[in-house]
Amino acid sequence: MKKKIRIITYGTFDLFHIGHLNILKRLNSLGDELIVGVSTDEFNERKNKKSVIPYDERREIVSSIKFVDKTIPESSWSQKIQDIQKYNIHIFGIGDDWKGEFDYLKEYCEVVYLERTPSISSNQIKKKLNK
Ligand code: C2G
Repeated sequence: MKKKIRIITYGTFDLFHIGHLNILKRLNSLGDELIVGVSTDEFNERKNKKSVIPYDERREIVSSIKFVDKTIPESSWSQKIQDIQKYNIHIFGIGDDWKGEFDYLKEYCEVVYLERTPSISSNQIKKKLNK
């Protein structure tokens, strides 16, 4: 029986766009099951991020993506280790804008940083809308 490779990632996923889809699709292709921690509105404030779309809607959108098997709330910087243990995660992945930031997780699982999709971001979308 082939071992199920479980992957986890985290993010705000505000104004869901192709950059978000690309990374979820690529993370999903690394294994069998993808869990996504969606940042709560309160945690966003701690990340100095103000999202346009409220948490419950951002989470529902991410949950509806076919590459995503499960979503959980991301409410703190320190929950990753316990999530990795709780969900028996093999790979932690995130965009390379975070390169190096989560190397401490290498003690618990594989850590991969994937290339971001160039020239798209929630902030850019906001700027375009404000023109
Ligand atoms: N992303 C991407 N390409 C873009 C924009 C985003 O690949 N053009 C990726 C990011 O690298 C991240 C994911 O999409 O892996 C979600 O991006 P954000 O919502 O901006 O996530 P962030 O605020 O960086 O939160 O604990 C980790 C943090 O919660 C990550």
